Amino acid sequence: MTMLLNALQADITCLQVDAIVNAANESLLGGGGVDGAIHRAAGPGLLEECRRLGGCPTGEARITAGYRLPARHVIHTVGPVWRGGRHGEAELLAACYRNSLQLAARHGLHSLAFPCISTGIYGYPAEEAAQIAVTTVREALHGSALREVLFCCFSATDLAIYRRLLGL
Ligand code: AR6
Repeated sequence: MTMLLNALQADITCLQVDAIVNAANESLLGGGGVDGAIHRAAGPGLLEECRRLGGCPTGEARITAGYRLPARHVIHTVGPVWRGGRHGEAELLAACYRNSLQLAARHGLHSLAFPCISTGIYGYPAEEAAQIAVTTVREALHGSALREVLFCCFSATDLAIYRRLLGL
């Protein structure tokens, strides 16, 4: 089966995919950045379901419904806070992508959109984060039922990085 890896510049809350990924924090109770935007667009049902999950450790992922979003599901993952790069940040960021893909596959989802996890409030350098995202997704997709993975960039700068890494 052909797998499509693509990058686009968009507000992730507008994407009509099986699941969008949320760059959440360990409480899963909302915050700023893309997390705040997703909760605002999804409505209060999302926070209610998140409360029942009881949090999520860094590097892991949890799935909920999408409520008022055009996406059917939200996969919440918690990226690492950048602390200079010698505190396991790369491995934890890779785990976010791997665990999100695994969860999507387990739920029979076909299309998934990622934001640039950890590169906003959590301070992960954009180029290094994008390299990890692309490498990890490419590796994890072998034998996966997923058909389409989108890297949803908020800025033109991020989009340029992903387009280069993906050869687009
Ligand atoms: N659509 C797509 N991407 C977006 C959107 C959007 N609507 N809004 C922001 N981004 P950040 P983090 C991009 O800070 O670094 C929250 O408070 C943004 O430009 O959202 O993982 C959580 O609760 C950047 O490229 O997430 C945590 O406490 C990327 O999304 C903390 O922030 C990630 O930036 C997580 O920090």
